[in-house]
Order: sequence, then structure tokens, then C-alpha cells
Amino acid sequence: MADIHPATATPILAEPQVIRRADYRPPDWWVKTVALEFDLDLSATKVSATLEIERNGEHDRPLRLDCDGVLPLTLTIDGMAANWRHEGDQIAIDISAPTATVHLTTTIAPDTNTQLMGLFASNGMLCTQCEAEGFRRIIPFVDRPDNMAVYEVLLRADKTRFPVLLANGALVDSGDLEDGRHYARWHDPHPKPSYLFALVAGDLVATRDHFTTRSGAPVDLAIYVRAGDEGRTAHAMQALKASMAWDERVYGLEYDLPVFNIVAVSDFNMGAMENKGLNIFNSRYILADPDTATDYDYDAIEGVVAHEYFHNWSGNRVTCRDWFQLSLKEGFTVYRDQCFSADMGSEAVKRIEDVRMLRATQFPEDAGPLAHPIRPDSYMEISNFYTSTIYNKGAEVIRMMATMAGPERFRAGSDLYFQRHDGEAATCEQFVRAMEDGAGLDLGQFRHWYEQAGTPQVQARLEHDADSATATLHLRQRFSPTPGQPDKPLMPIPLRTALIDRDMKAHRGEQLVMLAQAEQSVTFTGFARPPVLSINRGFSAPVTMDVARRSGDLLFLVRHDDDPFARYEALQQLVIDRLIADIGEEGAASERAAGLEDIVSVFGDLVSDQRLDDSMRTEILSLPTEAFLGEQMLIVRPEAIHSARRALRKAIGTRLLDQWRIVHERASAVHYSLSREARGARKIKSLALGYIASSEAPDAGKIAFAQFASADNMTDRQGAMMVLASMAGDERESALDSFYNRYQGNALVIDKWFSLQTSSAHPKVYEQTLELIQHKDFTLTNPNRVRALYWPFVSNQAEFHHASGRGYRLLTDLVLRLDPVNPQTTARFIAPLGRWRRFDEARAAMMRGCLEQILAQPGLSKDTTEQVMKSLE
Ligand code: B3K
Ligand code: ZN
Repeated sequence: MADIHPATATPILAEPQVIRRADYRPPDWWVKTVALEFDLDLSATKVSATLEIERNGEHDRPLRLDCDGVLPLTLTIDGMAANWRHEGDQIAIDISAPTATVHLTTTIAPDTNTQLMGLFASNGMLCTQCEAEGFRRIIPFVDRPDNMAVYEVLLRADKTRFPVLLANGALVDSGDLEDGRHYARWHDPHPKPSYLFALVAGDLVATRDHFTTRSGAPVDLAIYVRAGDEGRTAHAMQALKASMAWDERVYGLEYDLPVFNIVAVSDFNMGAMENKGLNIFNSRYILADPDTATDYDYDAIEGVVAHEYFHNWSGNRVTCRDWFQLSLKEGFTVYRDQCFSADMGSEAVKRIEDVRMLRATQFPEDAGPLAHPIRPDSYMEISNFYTSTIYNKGAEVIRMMATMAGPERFRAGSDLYFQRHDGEAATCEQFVRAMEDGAGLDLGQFRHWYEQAGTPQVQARLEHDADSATATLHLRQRFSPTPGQPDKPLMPIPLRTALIDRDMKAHRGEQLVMLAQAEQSVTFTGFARPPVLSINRGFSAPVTMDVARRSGDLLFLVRHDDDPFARYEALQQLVIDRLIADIGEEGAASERAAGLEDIVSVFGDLVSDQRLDDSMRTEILSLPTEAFLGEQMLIVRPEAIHSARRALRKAIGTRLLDQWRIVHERASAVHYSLSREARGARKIKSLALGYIASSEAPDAGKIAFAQFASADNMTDRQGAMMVLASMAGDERESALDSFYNRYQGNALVIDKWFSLQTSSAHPKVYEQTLELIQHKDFTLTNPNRVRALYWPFVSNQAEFHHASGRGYRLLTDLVLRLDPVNPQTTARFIAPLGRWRRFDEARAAMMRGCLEQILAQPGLSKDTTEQVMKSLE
């Protein structure tokens, strides 16, 4: 086996090299066409590649091919054996002619590839993940997104073990070979970068459907899963067809191949991958039926299927020139999938969910040592830059352009972008220019949103003058320094604003106020009495707002604002102010805090407010997380936050107990369906159950167990299980056991079983987590399982930040064990330790100590090294 190059992590010995955006140069040689042949086998796959290459310009530099753990076993140039030399993580070959045919062969071992990058094995099947730099783990190549080539792929494999053979594009030939083997030849006519290459081989079954594009082209659709899972693909297929129709209707973009294949795999580093014509998915974003998937899972599937489909244009037809432009495809595609999901369901609820996600993941990133602009200037390991900033803040930046332009002009901008850059590898700057030219926007100052890290802070104050009957809005923007960016230029911040009349409980129309200067005032006329300020409606700008507003005004907005997001926001602010005051923090928030009576009373009104549907009602009545409350404080106090929030939940639960019982009963009477009403009923049902449990009503355990036991769907079952998991008593144990026994063997549901326990507020959650790490179903080689166990624990603020430091040690132990197996997944777990500056000295010292211990580990991956080094800076 000496000629096999196992795809293991390359240990790094020195500090990883920094790659800079300013150093971009086009490649010295283009690869124009690629013919690949694979003899597929779990432990030894033979790969051969024939590359037609072309010198780029006048120079005598060698052809350089990127490689990571694979070297050529044979290499010829125009049929003649050629010499190559190793230069860092590339091989170099001298070539004198302007064009040449390069042929190389190698052998790789997919079954030892635990990093899940390149070609890897999962449950006996073979599949690839090449973004960002996985292709170089299959064959040495010009592995960068600006090299776009046409691919033809010949797959050969044992017919019994790998009856299905898939690659990008369309099948052009297939047939049987000797010795029980068979072959399939695929051709993709669209030039693409290597990161979009994919192949799949396995024993899979397909669910099939059809779509006809607006111009009449037929498309065969298929979703491939393991036998037994085919009954759980209908929702994903439905989402795919809806996405295809939506992109035609909203963006005028049609699909461009005769087949669209999706494959679900259980071992996958992220959600899914948009390979041209062959999307590969983490099975959690494909498989769903009412018994195993929650309503939330259904929505996530719809969103991810749409996201990957939309990449066919925003990512594949127009790709990225280099990885610094990642947000060009990711920010835009997230914005597109957000709008799609809003259209499919409730726009208001979707906006709240997206903002909640942004605040939970991106705002902390922007305020910490890993802060970076949506178009970064440098990186060590590109896998570390698939961040909430690139994705979610990137989407907010596109959304601001859409808000400023309005729908029609935004569409004109996007039309121009696709028309200008179709078939190209483009830059963020080119997107902005297309928006300027097509939408007629001046985005000169707006470009700072691409360059600058950190969340802008906006202060707003409304001043009323009775004599002139005017209201003047005073605005100010501020920025905190972020790593490498001590001073920041001013940004244009679009704020959707309305001034609401106190008597009429209405406004005269919303305005878009552009805050572009450090301080700015806008005067509104015709206000004899002071109106109530509603600002950053719909969360039109990704900023933190500090609005000088009395609690009475917030209570007014909760009751009367016609912008659903603003209503949600007003109640969140009331609750945050109250909790900050309860924790004993001084400052403006505490001073303006409403009394508990007022908060309970507004909750009571909203529980039965007829203008709200149940889904929106649940969003509004959910308390902010402990982690989000921590974000509001200079120094996070985990125990104080935990007990203050718990006390408020108990008060709301106890005082409104009768109402929660009524809501729970009303919602329990609604039969299961996927209608909006039924889904809303399930959502409010588990929220009501949570408040009943918080009230410590003696029958709470019984009600929760009854919901668990009688549930005919996963939403109700998991909702009840979440409440039970935090309670003491027999009901908890018996529900957990029955849940486990019922779903043993269903990996996605067993993931839930792990998460339910490690996210709970049970006093013994730490001990339970230790036991789960030893559970026979726990494994480090499946990223879903690792995340299912550890991520809820790490996000469980009071537990992870336990004063003893035991939470930090538990995470450190994971990082040290997981890094040699899967560096990409490991590196994601560094950020929670990197937040040490926000904690008291004792905790900060322990968190730093853990980071130092990790850095001292010999052979630590480049991925983890980068995150730890930045976190310690
Ligand atoms: N483009 C992929 C992400 C690839 C991540 C590589 N580390 C999925 C997506 O954003 O659609
Ligand atoms: Zn994406």
C-alpha cells in the first residue's frame, strides 16, 4: 500500500502563512478542460486526470498545481514523462510550449479521510466535498475559483456496492464492465471552478420528479438517499420545485441543465454544497416526516434546499474571483433564500428569526477577536471564513441595497450583474458597480460596509417643539475598534422610520432616513403633540440602536406599532431593560425599566391579542436568551443573568397561569397538518407549556408528559421533551428513555436526544453531559453528532461559564481530541473561548489558559491554530 497517500491532516510546523487580498494575481496557467477517470474503491481509489492547459500571458514561469496530501504517481506532458518538484503545498512543472496536455495519476484512500474534504467515505458510499480547497486532495490542480474549466468525468466501480454513479452535468454514457463492475460518463458543459466538482457513488435510491422551465426546457429532478429514507424526501422535493419557480418569477433566472440531482449524506461538515447539477446535502437538511422532524426542521430544509438551488446563478454561473469575495455568492444567496422563505411563509416571523440569528452569532463575532469585514483582507485558512459575518451580515448588506433601491430598481441591478458577469469569476466590487449602474444608486460611501468590521452603534433621540409643531430626530453613529481597524470611516445607515400619533395610534407613512454623517438631525412638521418614535423598522440596518425612549413609549409600540418587527423589538427591549435592572446593573437601561406589573400585563394582553397569529405571538412572547442578555453587558455575569431570567419567567408563568393553560388546551385541540394555523398552534403550545412549567405548578410535569405521550408529531414531542429535560422527576427519565428507544437507529433523531439533554436547565446537566460523551452512540467522526452534543452545552451560558471552569475544560478536551480527526469542525468551537475579554478576571484567566493549552498541542491543525492565535491576541 506504499503508493497510497492517505488524506490525513498535514501537521503544521511553523506559523501558518497569511494570504492577502491585495496579493491577488491571475494564475500563470489556465486549465481549460479536465477529463477525470476514477476507479472507485473505499480504501484505494485510482484517479487519473487529463488537463488541457494554456499559458496565461507572456512569461516563463512553471505550471504550479496545488496539492494537499496527494502527489502524482505518474505525470506526462504531451505524452512525455515529465519531472516535477515539490514547492510548499504545490508541485511545479516547467513547460516550454504555450499550450500542453498534462496527464497525471494518483491513488487516494477515501476511508481514512476523516476530515471529510476531498473524496471521502460515509456509510459505505463515496462522495466529495471540494469547497473551498478539497479538490487538491483528489488530484494536484490549479485549485482556485478563477480557473473555470469544462469537465468530463468517467466513473468505474463495483456494480453491487456502488450501483449509483453520479457527477456534475448530464449522463452521456453508461454500461457494464468485466468482473461485476460498471461505468458512467458524465459531462458538464458549463465551465466551472474546481470547488464545484462533485461525484457520488453508492447504493442509493432516488425519489424522482420533473420541472419544466419557463422557456419550456424539461428538467429531471432526483433526490438520492439510503434505502429506507425515501419516504422522507417529499418536503425537500417540494422545496426544490418551489425554489426553481421562485427564481424564475422573482429574478428571471432559469435552470440550465437537463438534470438536477441531490444526494443526502450523513457525515458532512456543513449544511449542504451547491456543486453544479449535483447538490450534496447533510441528510438533516433533506430528510423529514412528521414523526421525526419538527416544523423548524421543515423550514430549515426549505431554506437550505432553496439556498443551494439559488447558488446555481449566484455562485455557479457567476462565481468568485478569489475567496476574499466569498460574500459575493454567500451574502447574496442568503438574502435570496431569506426572501424566498418569507414568501413561502410569514415575512414578519422570518425577519424576526433572521435577526435573532444575526444577533446570536454575528454580533458577538463582530465584537470579538475574530471580527472581520464581509470582504476580509487576509486569512490563514479559508475554511475559517465561512462565518456568520460573510453569510448573515453579507445578506444584510445586500438587503440594505435592496431597501435603498426598492424592488424594481434592485431587480434592474441584479439583472445587470448577471448579464455582465455570466460565466465569469467576479468580485464584490463588480456587484456594487452593477447595482450602481443598474439600480441607479450612488454607493460610493456604502462600500465601507464591505471594508469595515464591527457593528455600528446608532443613538437616536426625538425632540418635540410644541410652538413650531415639529419633531426633530437627532441621530448619531459610533464604532468600536476591531482587530486591525482602530479608526473607522462613517457609514450610510438606512433607517426605516415612522412617527406614531399617540391618539390616532397611526402614522402618516414610513420614511427612509439615511444616516450618513457622524451626527445628523431630521425635522418632521405637523406634530402638535409629541409622537412616538418607531425606528429601524423591519431591522433595516444591521446596527445596535440606543433609543432614548421611556418605557411607556415601548409599551405603546408593543401594543400599537403596525410594523411587526418593531412590536417584537419593543417588547424585547422592555424585557432586557427590566432584566438588566434586576441583575443590578446601573445605566440608562435600568433607569427606564418598566415595572414587572406592566410587563406581565402586556404579556397578558398579547396572549389573547386577536391581531396576532400564533406563530408571531410565540416570537413576541419568547424571552431573550441568556447569551443575548450577556451581550448587553460589558462584563457578562452568567449566574446573575440565569437567576434574573428564571425569576421573570416564573413571574410571567405564575401570574398568567390560567391564560397559559387556556392557550395550551386550545392549541392542543388543533389536529396535525402543515397549515399555517396548525403550525402556529404547535408553536404556541410548547411556549405555553414552558411557562406552565416555569410557574412550578404541581401538575406541570403531568401536562408535559401528557403532551409528550400523546404527540403524533415531532414538534409536539420535542417541545414537551425540552420542558421535561429541565425538570426533576420520573417523568423526565421515562420520557428520555422512551424517546431513545423509539428512535434508536435514526441518527438525526438521536442527535436531538443528545441536544435535548445538553441544552437543558437541569441542575445536573454537566454530569449528564459527561455521561453522554461516554455513550455508545457518541462518536467524533460524525460532525452532526459532535455538534448535537457539544454545541448546546457550549451555548448553555450558565453551564459553559460555570465558575469552576469545568465547562471550559470539557470543551478543551473536545478540541484536543477532535482536531486530529476533523480540523474544520474543531475550529468552530474556538470562538466561545475567544470571548474571554467579556468575562471577569477569574473566568478570563481560565479561558485564556485553555486557549494556551490548545495552542501548545503538537501538530495542531492550521484551522484551529488560526482561530486560537487570533483569540489570544
Ligand atoms: N458553499 C457551501 C459551503 C462550503 C463550506 C466549505 N467549508 C454551502 C453553502 O453556503 O451553500
Ligand atoms: Zn451558500
